[in-house]
Amino acid sequence: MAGSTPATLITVAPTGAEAEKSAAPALPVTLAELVVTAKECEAAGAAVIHVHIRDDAARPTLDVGRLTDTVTALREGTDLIVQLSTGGAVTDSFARRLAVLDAAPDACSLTCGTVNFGDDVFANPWPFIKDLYQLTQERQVVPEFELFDLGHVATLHRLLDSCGPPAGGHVHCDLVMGVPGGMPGDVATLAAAAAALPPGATWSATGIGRTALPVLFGALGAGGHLRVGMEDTLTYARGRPVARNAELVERAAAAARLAQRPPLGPADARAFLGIPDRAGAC
Ligand code: KMH
Ligand code: ZN
Repeated sequence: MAGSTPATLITVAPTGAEAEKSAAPALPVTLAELVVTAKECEAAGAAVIHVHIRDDAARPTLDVGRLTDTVTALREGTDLIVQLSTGGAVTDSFARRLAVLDAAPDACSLTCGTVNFGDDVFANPWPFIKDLYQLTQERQVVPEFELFDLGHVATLHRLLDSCGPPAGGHVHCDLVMGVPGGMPGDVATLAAAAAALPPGATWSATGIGRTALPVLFGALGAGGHLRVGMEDTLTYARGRPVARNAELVERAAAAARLAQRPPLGPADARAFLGIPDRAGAC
């Protein structure tokens, strides 16, 4: 089943840890804003939500109580697969990033290597990657492998060889392209990264900033899936800020339909990713 669907998995990443609410007023930073966004994005065709949360001052936080409330609220309000970020912000400690799993999400991100991240460094040394992966296996939280560079693909192979298959048994990756310091967001790089993935793995791709559209169309053409959202893109078109996350999902869904690969609903997405139904999870 995994890997055989012609439909398109659409993930929305609505908030991220980097953009400032003052610079992007449409960014969902409160729980109420996040739930409204999630409902709109589900209606538009998203099946997964990649979640970063903010504190009362709209700063990124990994507070476990807030994360737990967020998981609960998103489950009450939507059928979306709730994928918490374990990347957090570049300033978050490894301990806080591991503790994200205490919020018991359906899924989590797991970045497979360190990368320059604009002027900063997003640190993911091998011992941390391994600790986080083993924790996902223990807690049965399905990881999505975030790959910012071709070296991260090699580390994914090393991880699977060293520690065995992930919770749920299926390997799904997200190629994060166009980060200043990571792999470029172009079709040649996308094809090279996709070709280097482990056999049977499926993948989504997202292009940061102005690489959003080349990566989206390249991924659809190459059989990949899509991640869109204000974490990655604040501009809808030249000179036109994103008005709502849902319009990015609507555009992705329209492109997927044009490609004869319509959006996958949350229930089919669970089967595709190896995530148990909520009734089966506690
Ligand atoms: N905010 C970045 C430093 C993830 O969510 O796992 C890391 C990030 C990746 O966004
Ligand atoms: Zn993220």
